[in-house]
Amino acid sequence: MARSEADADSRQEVWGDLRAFLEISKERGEVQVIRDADPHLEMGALYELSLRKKYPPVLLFEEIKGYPKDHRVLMNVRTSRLLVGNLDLEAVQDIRRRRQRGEQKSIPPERVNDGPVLEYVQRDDDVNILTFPAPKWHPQDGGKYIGTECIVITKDRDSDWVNVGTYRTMVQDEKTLSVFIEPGKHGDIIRRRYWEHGEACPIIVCVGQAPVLGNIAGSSSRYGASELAQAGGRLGRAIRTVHGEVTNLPFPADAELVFEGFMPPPDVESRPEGPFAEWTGYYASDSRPEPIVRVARVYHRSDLIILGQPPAKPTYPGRQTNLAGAAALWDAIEAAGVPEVKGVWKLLGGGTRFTNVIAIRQKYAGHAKHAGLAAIGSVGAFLGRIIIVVDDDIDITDSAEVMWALATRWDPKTQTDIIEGCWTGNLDPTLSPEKREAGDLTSSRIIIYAVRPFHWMDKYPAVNQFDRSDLEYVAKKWKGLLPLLDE
Ligand SMILES: Cc1cc2nc3c(=O)[nH]c(=O)nc-3n(C[C@H](O)[C@H](O)[C@H](O)COP(=O)(O)O)c2cc1C
Ligand SMILES: [Mn+2]
Repeated sequence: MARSEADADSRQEVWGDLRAFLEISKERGEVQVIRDADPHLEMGALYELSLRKKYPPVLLFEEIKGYPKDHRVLMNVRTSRLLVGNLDLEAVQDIRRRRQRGEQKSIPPERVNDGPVLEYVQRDDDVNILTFPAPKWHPQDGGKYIGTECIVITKDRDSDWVNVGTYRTMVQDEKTLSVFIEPGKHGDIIRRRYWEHGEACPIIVCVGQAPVLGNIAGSSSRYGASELAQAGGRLGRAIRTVHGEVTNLPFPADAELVFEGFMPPPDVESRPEGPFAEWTGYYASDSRPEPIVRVARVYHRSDLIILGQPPAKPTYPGRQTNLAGAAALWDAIEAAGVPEVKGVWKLLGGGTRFTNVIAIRQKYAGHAKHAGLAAIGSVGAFLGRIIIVVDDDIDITDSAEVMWALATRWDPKTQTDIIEGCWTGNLDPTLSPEKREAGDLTSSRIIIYAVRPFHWMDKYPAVNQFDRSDLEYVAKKWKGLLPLLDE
């Protein structure tokens, strides 16, 4: 069994249970408890400080200023040591294996009648969203965001398909939320079907749930696929769900805090949403009218935990790479029939989506182009501005190696494709005011083939570096004599 597979099995419990995750992380000394922090910008600043570490500590905010003492906010779960393991290609492969297990052995959710989330229920006139901690995370945010690492549940109007996606959620007033869904995301396509019929879209916003759900909701799944069933497949057991009183939509029985309601068509009601500091490193989407959720029910546990994972400038080490995104892209490239893919990575600083690197072992003329075009036409399509294809001797997890490949194997004039009119989103900072106004949410893409040209690969200068095994042999022999080299 591969190292990561064994790890994955032992981590199974924490993927499926947020409170178990917290307990075990505490035992491992990976949790920093912070009391009495101010949700107005102070929590956001503390979070940003934590991102200076490649593996940021899990932050547990207790006794948050101005809120009930037992309402907590938990951060840096998805980037935690416990869930991520090591940030390397093995971790990407590990995610791919689990994705496959989730797809192939998907286990539908199991409906139950009761669960911890039903411990407290606010109904109709009693609904008060403002009693739950919703930080203003960044100085120029347009409001308080309660949903950052949240899951938003909707059901296709004309079939049984239940979709779960992560879309940021802002507090509008004591009974109203707004949800920002980029055009083309499943949640957007689903809500439009209701609106076409003049109906409000039933919707659930859950802001505290098992880590596996956040991971699946936050990365692409097949159109029509059930993220709840995939989560069951990954855990090897069904996600237990209860159903909302007013929408009959399912949500996890062990969820921490859930808002249930309806999203009327935008011409019935919309409200300003944003700006919000995004993963691009900018307040890129400005403020626009967005659809709202009229909340009819709130369900929560005692000592509830809200998950917080606001975006930040992607140059912080703690923003890490996007392992799940790399795994999804890798799957898509292989599904397009590209052989010998040895690694897929999102370059640190590259904004989790914008900069994708693919390592291949070239087997035929045009192989690199096959990989690049497959990437651009797949899940890499959305905001995947830069695709870099390299040979598999390049360590794509190391930005210096990738830059070296660019510097020494890429002829810009002959080894580049630029493709126009590609799918982008509101968050793209390069979109001009005119394009935004016109609804032309597109931009161009570059594919950089930083590979040795296939037809004269054999004549390419040899790489100036000892074999790793030779270096290790010498290092061992001279151990102690070269203390500065020992780690
Ligand atoms: C922490 C986090 C926050 C996200 N916020 C948003 C968001 O506000 N709006 C959006 O459209 N996508 C957002 N995404 C990306 C979507 O969750 C992702 O594209 C997912 O595939 C959407 O689900 P769907 O494919 O079922 O639509 C976010 C992802 C993560 C991990
Ligand atoms: Mn989906």
